Amino acid sequence: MDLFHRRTPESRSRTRLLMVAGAAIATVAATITAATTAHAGTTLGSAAAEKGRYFGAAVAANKLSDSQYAGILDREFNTITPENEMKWDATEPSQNQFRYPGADQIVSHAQAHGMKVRGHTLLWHSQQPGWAQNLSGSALRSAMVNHVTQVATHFKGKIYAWDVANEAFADGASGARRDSNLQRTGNDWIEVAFRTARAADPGAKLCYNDYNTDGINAKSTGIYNMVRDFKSRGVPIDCVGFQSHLGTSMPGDYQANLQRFADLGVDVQITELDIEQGSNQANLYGSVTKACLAVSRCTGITVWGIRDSDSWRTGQNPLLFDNSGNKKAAYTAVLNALNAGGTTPPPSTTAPPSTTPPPSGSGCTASLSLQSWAGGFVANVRVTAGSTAINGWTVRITLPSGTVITGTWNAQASGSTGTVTFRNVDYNGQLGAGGSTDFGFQGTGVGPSGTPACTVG
Ligand code: G2I
Repeated sequence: MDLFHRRTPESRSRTRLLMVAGAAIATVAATITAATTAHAGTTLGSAAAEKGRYFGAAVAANKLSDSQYAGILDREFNTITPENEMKWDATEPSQNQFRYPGADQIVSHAQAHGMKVRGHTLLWHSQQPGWAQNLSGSALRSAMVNHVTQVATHFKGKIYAWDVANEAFADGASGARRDSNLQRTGNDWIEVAFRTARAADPGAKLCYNDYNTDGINAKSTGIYNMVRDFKSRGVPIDCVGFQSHLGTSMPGDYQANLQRFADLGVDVQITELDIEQGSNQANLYGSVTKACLAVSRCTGITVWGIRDSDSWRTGQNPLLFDNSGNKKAAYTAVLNALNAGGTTPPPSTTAPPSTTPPPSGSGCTASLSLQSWAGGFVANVRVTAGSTAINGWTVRITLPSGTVITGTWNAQASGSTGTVTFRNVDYNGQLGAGGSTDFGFQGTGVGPSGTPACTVG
């Protein structure tokens, strides 16, 4: 991935020195925290549990015999994601011949230690066995359905949440699906996969999982629209995973992005967290943890490996433990964030939508709900048709002076300052009598207030 910068040997050795110093400070800080906070958890898993969340790690089966690795895993984490062992190439290397040596080993380890398992992943364009890569059309569609059925049935009752579909959206500005052999079987492949997984294991939460979705951008908005559509049509989706493979910064609207998905009625989870080593690593780890705690439907965080030497991001030292298994400053930042504040999950920070006037008379009405922080906001607008069906709507909102809209979804905005007109897009203009649809926008400055004006057409 070109996301991550290459590091020089000199900067790596500087980093190692800093890490030794950081680890020493980390140990002292952890001790002070443990001694002074009434209900402070002393491990990632116990501290997260105090907040009603889990804290997990991606695990490789062949490392479970490494006592340092297994020791940290069993002490600190209460959820496991198999890093590779449940992927299609591992579980069905020849068509219809299933094998689960590594996956079963990891699930047994989790069960023996009272940990939950996140299943990763039923369907992905990558890591497919050769025979599946060579299939297309209805042959691939039925092989896909068989794969989901067999694997989800094998682990039935043992999986907390499945990544049913992984990385199915394209990067960049399109907000569209990624081209793949699965996508070419028909746009409905994802919903077919979710319905199939639900039928095989009704007890597992079913998630969609992707990367480069860590702020409000075209890709995350494409996924947002899919989830919204699934919820409106009863496709069984329960959660969205945000991989969060971060560089040396994170999007300022990270929390707002989690919140807008949670507001659709799904859980959100940080599923593959790792952050490039740099002066800001510990801060960023703390910020991601705080963002999850601030969103009541953010149910847990998984880091993508245990020690830096276990990471797929060779040389970037992106994890919470160093190569020798020592806690890093990033570890302490996460633990402190988990231990800060009260012991119950905070309520959602989104204000409930103001009361929508009843659909009396024709025309349409609009209501606004706002999530604000110093310097920015995310607005959600619900458009509701009156007593007759409508075909097209326009909502007019006046922004406070100095406020600038930086992104809009599910509507077309006429501008970014002053009085802005939002028109429906092609898929949400038709509303039945009393029917409603939501659109949203984010911006810098102070968010708008009051009841927006809605007109038909
Ligand atoms: O690429 C990072 C992650 C992005 N999101 C989906 C995740 O499933 C993905 O994980 C990585 C694993 O961390 C790597 O360990 O996925 C890679 C590709 O599946 C994994 O790498 C593979 C190597 O490419 C193979 O050569 C190797 O045989 O790991 C395999 C098992 O060690």
